[in-house]
Amino acid sequence: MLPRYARNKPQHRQRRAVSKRHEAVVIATFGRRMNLRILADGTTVRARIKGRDLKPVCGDRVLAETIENEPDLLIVEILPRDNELTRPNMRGKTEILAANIDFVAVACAAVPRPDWYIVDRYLCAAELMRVKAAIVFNKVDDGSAEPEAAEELAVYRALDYDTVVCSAKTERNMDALESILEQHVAIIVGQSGVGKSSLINVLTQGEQRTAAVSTAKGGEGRHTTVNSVMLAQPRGGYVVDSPGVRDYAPAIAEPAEVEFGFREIHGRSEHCRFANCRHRHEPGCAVKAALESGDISERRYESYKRMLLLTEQQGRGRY
Ligand SMILES: Nc1nc2c(ncn2[C@@H]2O[C@H](COP(=O)(O)OP(=O)(O)OP(=O)(O)O)[C@@H](O)[C@H]2O)c(=O)[nH]1
Ligand SMILES: [Mg+2]
Ligand SMILES: [Zn+2]
Repeated sequence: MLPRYARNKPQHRQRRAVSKRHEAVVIATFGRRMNLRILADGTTVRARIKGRDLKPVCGDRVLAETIENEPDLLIVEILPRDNELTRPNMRGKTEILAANIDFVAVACAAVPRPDWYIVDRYLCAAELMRVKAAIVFNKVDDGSAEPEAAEELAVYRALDYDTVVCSAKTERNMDALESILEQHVAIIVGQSGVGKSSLINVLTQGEQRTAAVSTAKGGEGRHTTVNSVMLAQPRGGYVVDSPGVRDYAPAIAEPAEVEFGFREIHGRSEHCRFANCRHRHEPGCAVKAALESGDISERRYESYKRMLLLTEQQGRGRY
């Protein structure tokens, strides 16, 4: 209730037009500029962000307001996230790459040479986000994946991850990828140059920019996709193209959480003698026993140990 003097005062006509609020999804980011899909009508609009503290990412559901005399909307609020795909940045802070994703497709290929530890760390991120994940081995234009890759893919299949061996170029097996991803809000992640944008081009019949794998100085390769974008899948759902990486690890708060990222390790930990077993040198460790009997892959175990060490170092601010 307004005080009496205020109630009696004649109302000034508002000079500013009443701004209209929309609920929207962030579908592309270009620094502090974003494209949004308005939920009510599906249209795409451009937006900027109110204040420095608000940091929306691709996949975020936001509230955005119209601004007088401006075609762009103003993002004023980020709605609660279901999950976040994270990584620690150079300064040891957590960087959020995308939000509200329900499927992580980890892409790799014969070229650039697969780093299976990176694949494992993306799968680890997916497990911690509690979303489905699959491994996509691209650039198999004809024939089948070479023996080394086939062996690694078999390890993932044994862990119940879907694997798709396909080619964006010849469109071999692309229908298999389409059926795995349809109806999901999926993100395709992986090393730079494995063909994420090319795969998304086929999936969406779209226009994602792709480029040759460059062998620039230091062999670091060129990162073609600089921004994350979310595109509609023809059979329903969305797919996010993300910039490729040279390395990746999720930001994990507690070392004890790391085992949740490795399903075969977490699956055995309840049989360890100690509840807080980290599965390194502890006596009565069921994970070590499974490793010795060959039921857990050496490489996956090594992957777990590296991720554990990294998390311990991050905790001490040494990352
Ligand atoms: N032979 C062959 N080449 C492919 C295939 N898919 C992609 N490429 C090539 O691989 C190169 C990199 O493809 P992109 O789709 O740009 O790779 P990306 O993963 O999006 O790369 P970043 O955006 O840098 O992370 C391009 O030269 C593509 O033409 C494929 O199925 N077969
Ligand atoms: Mg790309
Ligand atoms: Zn153990």
